[in-house]
Amino acid sequence: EVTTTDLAVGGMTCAACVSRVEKRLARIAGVSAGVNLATGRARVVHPVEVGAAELVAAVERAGYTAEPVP
Ligand code: 9UX
Repeated sequence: EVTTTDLAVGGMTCAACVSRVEKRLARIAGVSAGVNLATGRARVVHPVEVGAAELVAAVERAGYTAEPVP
């Protein structure tokens, strides 16, 4: 079972930042992500077993901030 989580990502200023965040999230098994630089949002499709905290941690490890958008 998969679900979708939107994250507000801080610190992205260029297209390479977008790629970094997308790739970092995609390293988690079963996860795919699309990042919108203009809105600063990441839409993440992920297994329900992968919690929002894990997604946030992955983005932070890439050097950006993240928080789930309700
Ligand atoms: Mo280019 Mo985005 O150095 O941090 S990857 S601004």
